Amino acid sequence: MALETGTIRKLAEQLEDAELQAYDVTMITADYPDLDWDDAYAIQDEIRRRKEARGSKITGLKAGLTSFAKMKQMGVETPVFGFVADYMGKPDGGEIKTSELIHPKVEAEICIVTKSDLEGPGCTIAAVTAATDFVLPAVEVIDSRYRDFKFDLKSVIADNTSSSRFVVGGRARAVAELDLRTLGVVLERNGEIVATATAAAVLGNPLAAVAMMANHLTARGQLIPAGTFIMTGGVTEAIRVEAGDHIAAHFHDLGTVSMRFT
Ligand code: OOG
Ligand code: MG
Repeated sequence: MALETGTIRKLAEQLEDAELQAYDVTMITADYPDLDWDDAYAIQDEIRRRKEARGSKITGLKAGLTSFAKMKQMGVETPVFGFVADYMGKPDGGEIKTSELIHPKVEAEICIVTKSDLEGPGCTIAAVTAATDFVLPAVEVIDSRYRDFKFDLKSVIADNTSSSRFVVGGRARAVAELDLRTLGVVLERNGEIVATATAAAVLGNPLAAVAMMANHLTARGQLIPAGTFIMTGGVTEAIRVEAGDHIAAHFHDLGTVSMRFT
């Protein structure tokens, strides 16, 4: 760790205030160029601690920047990991207030819920398949707290990987009933197709993102407990949304997830 505990706390407070009050801030690596990977995850952990202390429940884990489309869009080359909290989850078909957000974008994601613990090192797609209770579709609303949605990897990790809102919908299916590589996804904004992909866009198989997450958490002395909801990362590039937009993501075999931005 390159930063002192007091600095970690201060940066977590600044980033979380920006999230909760919906304003943008400068990228933290601009002011702290020596910030290392442990510092970045320590800031995210401190944001998580602040939310839990306020009574929020952590309702899931997420992998981000797991598809080539997303890596290319954001100019980075490695996946990142974060969490989502209770108040970020919104009902399928419901409304999301843009007044609570800075510059939201949407992305379609394959999610799983685990039925047994997962840990590394050496966690594989096979282990994740065995530990998957069911698969279900979601739309994640990401909202970087950084000006113009521009960041480097350490800054986005500290900012809890742009977590903001998410909508789970469609229908749950057993992993053995699906082909998680050829499964097609169509994303529509106001009835117009804005992105398409197959689930293989995420690391060849979205379950590979979960294996990476298990290995990553084990290296940090944690594991993925049974019963964890996990988002595996956007299959297409993220699409900017504004008040008035209606979003629908259609997933082959998993149904549709939709929402309106007000
Ligand atoms: C970082 C979060 C990425 C995903 O699914 O790729 C993410 C960002 O692009 O702001 O959630
Ligand atoms: Mg995402």
